[in-house]
Amino acid sequence: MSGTILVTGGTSGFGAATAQHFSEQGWKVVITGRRRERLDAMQEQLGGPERVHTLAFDIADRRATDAAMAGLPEAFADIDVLVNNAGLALGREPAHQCDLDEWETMVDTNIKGLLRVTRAVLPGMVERNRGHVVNLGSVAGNWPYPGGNVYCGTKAFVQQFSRAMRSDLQGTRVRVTNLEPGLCETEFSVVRFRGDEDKAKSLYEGNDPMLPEDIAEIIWWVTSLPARVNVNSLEVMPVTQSWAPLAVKPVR
Ligand code: NDP
Ligand code: 8X3
Repeated sequence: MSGTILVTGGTSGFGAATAQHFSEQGWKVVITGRRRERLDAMQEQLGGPERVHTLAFDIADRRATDAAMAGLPEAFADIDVLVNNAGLALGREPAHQCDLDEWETMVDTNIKGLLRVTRAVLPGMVERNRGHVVNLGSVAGNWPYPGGNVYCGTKAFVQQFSRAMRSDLQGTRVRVTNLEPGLCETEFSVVRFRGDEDKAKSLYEGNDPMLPEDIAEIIWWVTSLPARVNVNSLEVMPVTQSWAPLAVKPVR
C-alpha cells in the first residue's frame, strides 16, 4: 500500500516521525508547520521535492491556511491519509490565573486549525470514496487534570468532532480515527512550559515516556488495517502512566 499523506505539524514530534515512517514505506508526503528551515531540512532528508511537498503557514491563521491548502500542486493533491496533528498546550496554571491570549491560541490551533485543514481535504476524499483522517486527540480529552482546562477542552472537542464526522461519512469508505496518546517525549512540554527545557525534561526523566516513533507506528497500523475496519478511537499510554484517584480536598 502507498499513497499520499498530509501531516500538519510535521516539523517536530509525532508529525515528523509520522512523515518519516510513511516516507520510508514509499508514500508521498505533504508536511506543514511554521518553521520553514525545519520543513526544508525534512524535505531534503526524505527524498526532495518529488517525494515531499512542504507548506509553511500558521494554522491558527484562517487566510494563510486556506491559501496554503488551495495551492497544493496536482501531484500531491489527492490526499489518502490526513493526520491532523499540529497542536499545543500552553501553561499549567489554574483557570482563574490563565492568560486569555494563550487560551485563544490553543482554541485557534487545536480546534479551528484542525477544522480548516479537514474542510479543505475532506471533499476530495468523499469524491474519491477513500481516505483516512487521523486526528490527534489526547488522554487530556478523556480525563481532566489540574491545569489542563482549555487544553483538555480542545482535545475533548477533537474527540467528539471525530465521532460526529464519522457519522456524517457513513455510507462512504472514508475512515476517521481519534488517537488519544498520554505521556510522550517531544517538544510538547518545552512549548507548554514556554521554553523552560529543564522543567520539560523533569517531566520525562525516569518515567520512560512513549517516543514519537511509537505514535508513528500506531498511525501506520490504524491506516494499514483492512479497508473494512475503522478504529474509532484509541487511547495509548506509556506503561509507567495510569489514572489518578478522584481528588478530595478541604475547602479553605
Ligand atoms: P511538538 O511540539 O513536538 O510538535 C507540534 C507540531 O505542531 C510542530 O510541528 C509545530 O510546528 C506544529 N504547530 C504548532 N502550532 C502551530 C501553528 N500555529 N501553525 C502550524 N503548525 C503548528 O508536539 P507533539 O508532537 O507532541 O504534538 C503533536 C500533537 O499531539 C499535538 O496536537 C498535541 O496536542 C498532541 N499530543 C501530544 C502528546 C504528548 O505527550 N507529546 C500527547 C497527546 C497528544 P511549528 O512550530 O513549526 O509551527
Ligand atoms: C498531552 C498529554 O497528559 O500532557 O496531550 O495532557 S497531557
